[in-house]
Amino acid sequence: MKIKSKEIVLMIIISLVMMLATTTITFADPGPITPPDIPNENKYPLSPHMPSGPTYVLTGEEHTYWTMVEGYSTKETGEKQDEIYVKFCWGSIECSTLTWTEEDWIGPFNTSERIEVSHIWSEPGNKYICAYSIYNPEQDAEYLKSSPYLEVFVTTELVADAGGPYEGKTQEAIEFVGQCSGGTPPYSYQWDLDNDGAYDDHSGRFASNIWHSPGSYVISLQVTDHIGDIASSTTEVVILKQGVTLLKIYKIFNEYPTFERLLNLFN
Ligand SMILES: [Ca+2]
Repeated sequence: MKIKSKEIVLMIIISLVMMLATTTITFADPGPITPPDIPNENKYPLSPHMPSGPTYVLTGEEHTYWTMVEGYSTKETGEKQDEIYVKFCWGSIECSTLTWTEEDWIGPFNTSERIEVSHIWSEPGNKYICAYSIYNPEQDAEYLKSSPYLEVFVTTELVADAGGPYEGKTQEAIEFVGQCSGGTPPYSYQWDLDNDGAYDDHSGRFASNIWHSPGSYVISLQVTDHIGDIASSTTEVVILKQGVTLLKIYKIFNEYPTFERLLNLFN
């Protein structure tokens, strides 16, 4: 007689059920439950987030930076702790210049609370902001945690200088040199040489132009820095007829000529 595979499986299941019914199953006593060890790093506060805020600022301006300590950790006693004190460091060398003082701590703050502090830099340069967290400001410094640092570029206000006043003669190229200070490099230079208010006549620090009629002209330079700050500077260009020099005019008037006298001379 041929036994079908379904019948074989059924016989095996029935045998197993009968074996379990006649067997006494015992479980091992787990004993008292041991609480998990607190990892050593959790005996200290969590590190604050990297401070957030503007990274291109001017000297003398007040700016706000903020951080938070997310989640909670556990005190050395094993007790849950969610109030934290924070200190900001406004360093110039990657926060290694932190001077340890108990007085600068602010708080207490709750976890995940936005912690804001404002600051004014008086000197330009690359600055580094760190935030430190600690449970008790009277604790020793070894119990603090620090955030990654935020690099901030502090500059003075952007100032453009078109140079001049310039002088030259008709039909010859007059060369101009622009410069600037402060702001955030790199810079772009745009010139308005026809005084129509549009800085569309030349790009770059060095420019030149030719006038065909004597007179007094106004030219302007506009400087744009890396973060889009704009500064402008205006200067004068005195164009004389060929053969006429300011020295000759000086001799005529026996003093440096005024703008009105120059116009009279040209007319
Ligand atoms: Ca123009």
